[in-house]
Amino acid sequence: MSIVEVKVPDIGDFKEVEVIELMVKPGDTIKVDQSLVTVESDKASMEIPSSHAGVVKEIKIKVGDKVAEGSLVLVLETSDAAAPAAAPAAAAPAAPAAAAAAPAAAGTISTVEVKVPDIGDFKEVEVIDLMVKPGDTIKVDQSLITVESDKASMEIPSSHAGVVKEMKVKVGDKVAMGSIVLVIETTGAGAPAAAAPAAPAPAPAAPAPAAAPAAAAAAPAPAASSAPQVDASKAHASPSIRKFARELGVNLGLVGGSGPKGRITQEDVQKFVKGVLAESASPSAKPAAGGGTGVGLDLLPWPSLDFSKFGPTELLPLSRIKKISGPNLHRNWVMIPHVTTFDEADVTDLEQFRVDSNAALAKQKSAVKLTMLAFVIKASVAALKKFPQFNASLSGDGASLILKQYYNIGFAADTPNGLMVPVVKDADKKTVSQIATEMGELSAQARDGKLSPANMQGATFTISSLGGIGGTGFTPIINAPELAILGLSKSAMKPVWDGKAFQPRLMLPLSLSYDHRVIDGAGAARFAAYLAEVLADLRKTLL
Ligand code: CAO
Repeated sequence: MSIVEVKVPDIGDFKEVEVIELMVKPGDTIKVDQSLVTVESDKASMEIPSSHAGVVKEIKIKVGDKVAEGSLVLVLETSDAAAPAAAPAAAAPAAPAAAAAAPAAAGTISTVEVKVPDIGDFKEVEVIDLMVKPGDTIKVDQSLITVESDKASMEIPSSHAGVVKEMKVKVGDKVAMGSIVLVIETTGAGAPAAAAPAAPAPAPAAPAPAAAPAAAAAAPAPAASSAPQVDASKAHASPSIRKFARELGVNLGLVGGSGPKGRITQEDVQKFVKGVLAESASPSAKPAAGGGTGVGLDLLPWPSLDFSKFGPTELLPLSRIKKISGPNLHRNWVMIPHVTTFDEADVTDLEQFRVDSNAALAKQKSAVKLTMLAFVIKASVAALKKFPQFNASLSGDGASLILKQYYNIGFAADTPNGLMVPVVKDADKKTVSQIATEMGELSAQARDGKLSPANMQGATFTISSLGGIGGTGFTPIINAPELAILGLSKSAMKPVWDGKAFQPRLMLPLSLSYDHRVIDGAGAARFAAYLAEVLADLRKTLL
């Protein structure tokens, strides 16, 4: 066992580069050449490999530190067998960019081939971005192309100033030191006397491949730490895009890349910023104050992911109804402090009455079908009369309650285009048969997209029934500016204790969501209990 200090090797012309990511932590077992940290300058990002194998004892740098050749990265405990014979070869210092022609004399025009300079140990790197085009006037040291290996991406700067005549590479080409990048036309005045721009730093050099086997005896690597979900340092982007994103305050971990291999382009960052700005300007993201109850939200931007990285995808635009109902539901969800109370109604007798009545109606060749929901609407009206604060809205200043003396009941209808809420007006004045008939007509209009706005306005209370589908309970969202909503789930036969024995009873689950600013839990429980009583025996409404 021995202790080894792993330092930053020769990283070319770079004097001070910033640590943007730590890739190992104390306790990790690492191999020779394993990447330890990522550093970044304004022209390149690169991973610093380990010169030795072993177990990380201590990390000597942190994200944000500036490092240079010789900076101590970490301390390793190596088994003697695991240590490599020699430290890895240092990267060749970057040489000035090569130019095919000598600088032109003042005033004369000449053509210069700008070539890839010494990029260290990189033999073949892929061109991933062209940053200039024919006709562009460029300065000395201006970035011309971005190249990328599996360890680093870097921008190749120009050795000369002038006008781009011809590009000699395209995206996807492989280049190495000496490859011609482009041809520029220089004037003597524009060209530098001695063009020696800093070449991009290569990633530190290759390890000694013959190093002894990785520290097999070392402690097992601890379980992976929980990585943050949006880690900008892992984003696939060139240094100039990282800089661009930093200037705009964009976390690249949230940006989907549309370039080759998911690389993030400048356009991706711009689109992301536009999206965030549009979102923050939309009423759904920052609800306006209303009813004296406005809230200001300061949420993280919505994750922007390129899902096609994980598998095939298809774009399905939201229906017009969903586009309208979504922001309404969102506003109601975030602005109303919802609480949902659950209860059950014994509808054994009611269901029997409904079935018998429907049989009788059928015998009379009547088209009317009495539905459970029509009975629940009638029972709800009785509960709303007994508990008037459920048939109310908050005033605009949030200081008063507007009690309504009419009973208009909305019911959620599932349509092929999304959720709609038609309203049965004056339900207190209608019979169950009339309500059932009207609901049938309104549901058909909703499904055919023929509901008029008047048919969807003026509700004082809403019922959402999923009973025909299934479920044992849910938490419906209040339809503002109403103060409560009733959810119905699927009724089921249950053993119910009658004081002497269990009896099989048909129980209908009730879910009552209410606005807790106005309605107390006790009031909601009383409303639900009374509603259950009425459904168990509708004669209660006569009292
Ligand atoms: N428990 C058990 N069965 C029930 C039931 C309940 N609570 N409510 C209805 N059913 C049964 C009925 O008995 C009927 O069965 P049969 O066909 O065997 O007679 C069947 O379900 C259909 O019921 P129905 O004709 O009475 O229709 P409905 O009143 O249940 O629903 C409507 C009408 C418009 C509400 C419905 O079509 C609908 O759109 N439901 C979905 C509402 C919704 O999406 N809510 C969620 C909003 S939040 O996203």
